[in-house]
Amino acid sequence: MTPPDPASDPVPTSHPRYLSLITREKITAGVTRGVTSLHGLIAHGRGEAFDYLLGEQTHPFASSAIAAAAATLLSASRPVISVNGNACALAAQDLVNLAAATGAALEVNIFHSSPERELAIRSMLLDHGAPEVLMPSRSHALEHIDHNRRWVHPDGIFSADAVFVPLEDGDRCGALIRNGKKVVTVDLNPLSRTARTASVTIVDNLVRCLPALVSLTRQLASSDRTSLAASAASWDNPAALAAAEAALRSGNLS
Ligand code: PTJ
Repeated sequence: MTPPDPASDPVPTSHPRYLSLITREKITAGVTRGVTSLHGLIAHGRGEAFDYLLGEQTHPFASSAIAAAAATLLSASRPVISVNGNACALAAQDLVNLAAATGAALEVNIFHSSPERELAIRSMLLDHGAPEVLMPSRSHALEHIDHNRRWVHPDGIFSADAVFVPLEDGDRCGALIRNGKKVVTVDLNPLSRTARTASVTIVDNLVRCLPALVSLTRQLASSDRTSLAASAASWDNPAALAAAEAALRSGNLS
């Protein structure tokens, strides 16, 4: 049976799970466009399960992490936003807006190696107004990782002091930290290696927290860099993860 075309058969806004369903439409459209891998659908499903248990809402531990993320990115000298196939499909416009608000470079970096998909991600970011999108370069590699993700752009992740990497793989998150970078991630699973290794983990859905992060970075854009750096340095990531895990285990979905 041919699946319905989302354009001619849209999800009704009255549906009680409208936001979740529309987000699924975005991720499947990402696969159709050649931006998202098939594995990305599985990763999305895992995220949905955690989001369901968190009541599909932004909790206080996530709002605090959003503030720490804004302080980290704005106080960095060379912030970079690392974009994979899921993040691009779900939030291309917000990623471009975040780059503009923080002065960060956008760089394509994917787990499942595919030069075609790297170009499709770049093209989608350019279509959403990115002035420039850096691509992985075979001339520069991160240390401490043997994987496609080690290839990075010399003016981007290679020389960054802070990297925003939503939906990251645990090995590379660890490698970025061991290369001396601060890592800000978004991961609905507070138990994942990425969540536990990053400097700042926002345990929230990317599609919910990114507009809030963009808005906050715009508000704080002219704040004193020293106070922002102090605020970022005082962030207690393990405490936020413990609060997220407690919320998951509470079983209270309201
Ligand atoms: O485009 P590529 O090749 O770089 O691949 C991207 C994926 C995401 C497929 C790849 O990085 C991967 O396999 O990731 P993992 O190891 O499955 O981790 C993804 C994490 O993101 C999991 O902990 C999910 O729970 C979480 N996640 C999934 N969707 C969301 C999410 N977190 C926040 N918001 C989401 N929408």
